[in-house]
Amino acid sequence: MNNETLVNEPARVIAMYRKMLVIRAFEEAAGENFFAGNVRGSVHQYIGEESIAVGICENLRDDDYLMSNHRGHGHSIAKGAHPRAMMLELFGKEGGTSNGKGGSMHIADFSVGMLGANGVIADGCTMSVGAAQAIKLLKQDRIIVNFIGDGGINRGPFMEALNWAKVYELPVLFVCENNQIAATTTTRLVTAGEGIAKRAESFDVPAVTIDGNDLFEVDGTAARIISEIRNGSGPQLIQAMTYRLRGHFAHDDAGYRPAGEAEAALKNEPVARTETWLLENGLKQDELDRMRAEVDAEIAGYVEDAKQAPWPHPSLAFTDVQDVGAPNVPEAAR
Ligand SMILES: Cc1ncc(C[n+]2csc(CCOP(=O)(O)OP(=O)(O)O)c2C)c(N)n1
Repeated sequence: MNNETLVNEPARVIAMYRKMLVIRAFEEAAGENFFAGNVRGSVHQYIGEESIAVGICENLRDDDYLMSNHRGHGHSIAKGAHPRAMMLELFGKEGGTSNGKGGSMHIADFSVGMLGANGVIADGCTMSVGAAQAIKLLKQDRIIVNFIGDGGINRGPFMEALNWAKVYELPVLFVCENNQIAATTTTRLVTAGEGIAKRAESFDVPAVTIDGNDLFEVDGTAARIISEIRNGSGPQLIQAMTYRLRGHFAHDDAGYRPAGEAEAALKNEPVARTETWLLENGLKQDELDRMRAEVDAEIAGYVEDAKQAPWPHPSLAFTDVQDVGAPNVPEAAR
């Protein structure tokens, strides 16, 4: 980690740390409310990977775009989606980011460039390239970041997206969050060749591999590469090595993991690492405790709001959705 950073930009580091805390608290609350029966469907927690979303998105402009995947809460918060609206969305309530119609895996907030989460592995890659093509056709200086898991790199859309992005030199940054496991499968056992970065390089897409749990390394790498893409470098890829501290989804106890692996990984997790760094660089423990308590109270408030919020009115069932000719819509729902 870079010791100059806090000295030069203390407010920035503290803001990034706070955002990581918001993501962590949001994910804990999402899991608790899944088990309480308040959140339906799957909840894929981002716990242990927060530094990647925060370090990348800190270097984006509000009008840049982001395309997420199934593990998208952290990406969305980091890009600026409001955690209150997101919590309402998880609860399926009116006032959610999609008025309760999308749920955990379909958070979208166009007002902050968050084009959507997506449950279909790797399909975000081709959609990102579509958005990047639009940026280029409109001669804008935006970029798009596409988050993809290591499991996604073995699906066709990833290869198609790399190819198309390179052929047209599109302003897209692929960020592969390599937590080394895809659901219950160890990714390296099902991946031919030398891995993710090499696969990108075979399309002439420059790729770097970094420690994704090091907030400062993510931030510094993102600053450099995002600026290069904005200045016309064409597509690039960052492989951020990390570890998912929880199961694949909230109701997975990750019993397939070797005993002690997750406990050992706690030493390397990004919130604790950043905390250690802040303490070593002048912040006091009680300042960190106060920040954490504030964030926990903020998220607990959003959970209460989500519990109290009304369900979307049935008359809204067919608004804001693609019209594929819904059959026999009851008169009452029109
Ligand atoms: C096309 C497709 N195949 C399979 C699945 C089922 N599935 C959901 S998540 C997942 C693993 C994804 O792993 P990875 O991309 O590494 O992301 P991570 O969950 O580790 O963040 C799979 C196989 C799916 N959603 N879509």
